[in-house]
Amino acid sequence: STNPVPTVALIGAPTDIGAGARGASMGPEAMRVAGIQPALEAHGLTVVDRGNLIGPANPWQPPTDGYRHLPEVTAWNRSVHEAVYAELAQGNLPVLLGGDHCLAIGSISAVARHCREQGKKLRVLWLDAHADFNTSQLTPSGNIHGMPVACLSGHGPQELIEIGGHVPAISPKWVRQIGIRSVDPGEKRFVHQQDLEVFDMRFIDEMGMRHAMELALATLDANTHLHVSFDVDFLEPEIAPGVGTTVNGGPTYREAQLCMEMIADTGRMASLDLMELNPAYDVKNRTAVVALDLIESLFGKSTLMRKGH
Ligand code: HAR
Ligand code: MN
Ligand code: MN
Ligand code: MN
Repeated sequence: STNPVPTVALIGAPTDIGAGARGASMGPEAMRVAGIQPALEAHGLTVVDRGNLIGPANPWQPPTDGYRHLPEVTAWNRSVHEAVYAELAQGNLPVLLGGDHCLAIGSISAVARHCREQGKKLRVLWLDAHADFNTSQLTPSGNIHGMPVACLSGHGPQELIEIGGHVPAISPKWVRQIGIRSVDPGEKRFVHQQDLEVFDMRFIDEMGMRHAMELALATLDANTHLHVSFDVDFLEPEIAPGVGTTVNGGPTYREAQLCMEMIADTGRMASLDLMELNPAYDVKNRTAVVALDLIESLFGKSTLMRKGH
């Protein structure tokens, strides 16, 4: 890439408001304890830590009209939206430290707003075991962390779909999902109906991570903003137990490294979410360390060993 390297801005969003298990609220601090700032600085990046956003506590209530904690989820996402948008407006590269994945509504709506204003194309890579494409009609749980891709695509409650000021915030055509292996029955039909491009684990098993990523990253150009939404449950649980919703059969350490390295090689990543890290389920912060290792690769750690770098 020939672009100047932007300042990386870490934004903590310590909440589990959209999740079905408590504890993702501790994710931002676990990443700091793992050493995210010095690790990225060691790769020559300028990193600022904006600290943590503040929002409502988790009232731990059952769903109302198909949603758990909708007012609190809305408050957190408004706060995330403003924080991520402010960093992009300053030319920085925001890294959202979640927090559960419902916060991608705030983050990606901010990225989409920035792209509309700058006349940029947007590509979203959704690295996850789950499609997160439920609606209140389809959800088995009411947990809004199972709904962000649908909300961003305009299918969800008014207060969430309009956070970025433009409904829908994104087109599902801009999204590529990688590593998917747990999709609810109604959600599956909706994924097909909306033509979401999914490279699920069956595809990765048969075709390999390299081919999946070549396709997912195809047609990026100099005018494309690449956003990576990395749900840590994307990874094989044996290497990443520290998430609330493990699903067996995820990418191995090497497959995940290759995924991140191929993203880094594009030179186009301009924003990142690191979501669903749950220290309450972790063993000695191991999952945070693995996530950090992969984030370092996203920022080009291993490209030192490649020709032409
Ligand atoms: N699909 C299930 C639901 O909607 C589980 C969703 C779990 N989502 C996350 N993020 N952990 O991907 O309830
Ligand atoms: Mn920009
Ligand atoms: Mn997710
Ligand atoms: Mn997930």
